[in-house]
Amino acid sequence: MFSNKLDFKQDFERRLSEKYGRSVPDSHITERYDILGEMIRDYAGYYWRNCREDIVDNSRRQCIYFSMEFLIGRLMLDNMQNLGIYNVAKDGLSDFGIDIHELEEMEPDAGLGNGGLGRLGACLLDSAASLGLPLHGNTIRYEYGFFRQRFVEGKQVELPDQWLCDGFVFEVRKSKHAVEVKFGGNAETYLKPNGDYAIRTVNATCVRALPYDVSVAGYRNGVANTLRLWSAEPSEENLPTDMSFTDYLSTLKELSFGLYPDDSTEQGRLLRLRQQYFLVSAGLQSCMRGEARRYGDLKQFADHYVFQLNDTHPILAIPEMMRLLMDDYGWGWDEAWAVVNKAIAYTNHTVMPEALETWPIPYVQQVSPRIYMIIEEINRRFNAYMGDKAVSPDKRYQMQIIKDGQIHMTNMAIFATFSINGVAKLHTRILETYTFKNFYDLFPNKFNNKTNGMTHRRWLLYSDEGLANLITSRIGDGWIKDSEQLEKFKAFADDEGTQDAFLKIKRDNKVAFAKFVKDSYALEISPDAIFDAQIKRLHAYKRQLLNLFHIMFLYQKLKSDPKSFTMTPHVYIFGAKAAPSYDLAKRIIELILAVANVINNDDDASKLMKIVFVENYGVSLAERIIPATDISEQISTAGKEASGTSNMKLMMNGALTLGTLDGANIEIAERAGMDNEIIFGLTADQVQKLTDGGTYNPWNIYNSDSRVKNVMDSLMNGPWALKVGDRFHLIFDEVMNRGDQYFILADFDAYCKAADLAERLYADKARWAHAAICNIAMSGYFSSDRTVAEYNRDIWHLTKFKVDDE
Ligand code: NBG
Repeated sequence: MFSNKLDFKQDFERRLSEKYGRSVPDSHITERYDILGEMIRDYAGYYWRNCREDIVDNSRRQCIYFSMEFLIGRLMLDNMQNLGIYNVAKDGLSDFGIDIHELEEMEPDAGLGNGGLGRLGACLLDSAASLGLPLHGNTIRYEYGFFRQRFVEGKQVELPDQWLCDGFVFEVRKSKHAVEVKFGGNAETYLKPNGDYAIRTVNATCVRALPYDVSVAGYRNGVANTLRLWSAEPSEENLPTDMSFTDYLSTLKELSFGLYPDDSTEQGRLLRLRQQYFLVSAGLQSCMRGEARRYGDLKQFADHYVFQLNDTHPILAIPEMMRLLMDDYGWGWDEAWAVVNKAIAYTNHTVMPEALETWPIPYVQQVSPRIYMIIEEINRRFNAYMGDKAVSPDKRYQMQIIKDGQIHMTNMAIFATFSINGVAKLHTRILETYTFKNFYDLFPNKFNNKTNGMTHRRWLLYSDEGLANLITSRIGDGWIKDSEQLEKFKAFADDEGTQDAFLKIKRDNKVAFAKFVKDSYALEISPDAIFDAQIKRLHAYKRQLLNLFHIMFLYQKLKSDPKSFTMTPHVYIFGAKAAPSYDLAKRIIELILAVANVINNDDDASKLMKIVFVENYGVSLAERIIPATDISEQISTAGKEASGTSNMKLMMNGALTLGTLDGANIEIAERAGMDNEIIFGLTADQVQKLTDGGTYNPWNIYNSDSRVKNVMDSLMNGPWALKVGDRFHLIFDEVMNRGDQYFILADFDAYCKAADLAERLYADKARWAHAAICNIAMSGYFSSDRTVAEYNRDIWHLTKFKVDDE
């Protein structure tokens, strides 16, 4: 472990020559990157050991965060910063003539997630470690992460994300912690020597689940937790006799092959279910084995562990925990159920019905007949419970865990777990009063809200250095460990010097992003334009189309009267991946690219507007875009976006929200002040009424608002449509002939007015800077430190490590 520059340099030199047989000048950049990575990993290793010992010595309770996704992004910079070794490493390398930024740029983004849900997991890990709480992530070590997006001939093309091709320097393979996961087979009754009946699974196909551990260092507090990545390998002892080794290999390789690239559609569903079972079975078995080894039995299991299920994907943890306790540890149903009830909590991340998972019974039977038996029994007991509570037959039907040939995973989770939380106030209210209303009536005390957050260290301190320094110069650096101290910055909202400094920093960030855009896409954008960004997954409810229709309208207006048209120059930034099987979303990407092509190449329009659609949007790109953004587009149909988290990151970097009253936008506006955001559109209640009433008809708007008619018609006859035939019919039909499910046209006028207001505000620099500073100052609440502290207070009840931060 190095403590100063000299030690660092010696260690670096020694490792390079030991591992690669090279002197520093003679080494390749990939070797330098690898050695620096190993040094960081090993540095955190000491903290790992201290924390592990602290857990054992104090029988400390731990939380296991089960998530099919952790969108961790790059680790090198954040780890060095959290460990407090960044400057030593930077100066040491610089003495060798090595620029540390070049090494940082070598790191591939670990894209083990789709979007907000996976990124949230990564932020919670950072915050838990920084708060000194023992929380560990468990996920799958996908060989291929979320697909790499390319635009080819105006369309999205998906390429494999080979993030592991040069190895992953931050992981440590832990073969001794491997466990066996059993798929299929038959459940068989047998008589135990003491005369009791028990059930065991025979003839199963066994897969060896092998963990790779990645340390998660807290911010300068001597703490390192673990992100455990489970990989599937052949069993050593139990090879199947009924299939060839090659077949066996290919079925098991699938398990940790790729991330399910879709959070809304039904493809590859059986594999997905097997992956889910693989993850929770491996994770639970390893905790139980450790507990039994340490304490001799599992009597205190629920005191020592709490499991948080990140969305519906890991819900099989419930029957699997029952199975393990009963079949492997010999417990009875009631005792096992009491542990499940005490040890498992569930977070819901969406109300979109297609993402509330249900599984056909035969799928679950195929993955594990024994698990299906247990689910049936849970359902039977749930029905008995509802009978006792005199629940009406109608409601009972709605709440069934098994019905219509499907297993309803959320229904099982709500019955079995002790805590169900939504991820923003509005979202939780919708869960309680609508989505899970019957359950809420039955179990009101289980429901609670935990508004999402993001780590302000990655998303401000490290990615927006200029702004972070400005804040520290005004209020000191206490905000780094205590994000709510950012509120002190509000006192500077009307301070001219601070306003000017903020505007200058924002401009510098825009210059840097403009350079990136020029280098990457050969497109010139002006840092004096408004940078207006919508960066998130492509989904109909997020309404990238609303943003785009407005741009199309502006273009049409300009072309119809170029002389009198004025607007503040705008750069519209889009970043979005569409699920490969989601046709509408892919078509929307094509439309954005087609409109961009027209506008960016039009002499009149391109002076005032540019569209930048960044390819392959992900964590590292977000880190470039967010500091450079003025306007944060958060325009989902109210009631549909559970929370959103890019809204929080943009707020913290001084962007104003142009948004609907949806998800966490509401809490953002409440905190920063309605006057400091640009809020528009239907509310969730209004949307619900329109939906329930069945009276909404987009044709009425089409027929009464010529702007809307012109935009919609241009999907077939506009300059963006001409070259591609009738490709955008699909979009026209979706909006006009399928009822405009997401109320794009209903909100169009309000959106146009809001966009006008944004321009007017922007024209008044002092007013704008005031609003931006209020946003930054009030964003501390949205640090995931606060989120984790609330989970811990209400759900996890972990105590802090006592370790040296030396
Ligand atoms: C997403 C929601 C977002 C939310 C993140 C994190 C899923 C299933 N849900 O609104 O759409 O911010 O979860 O909670 O990906």
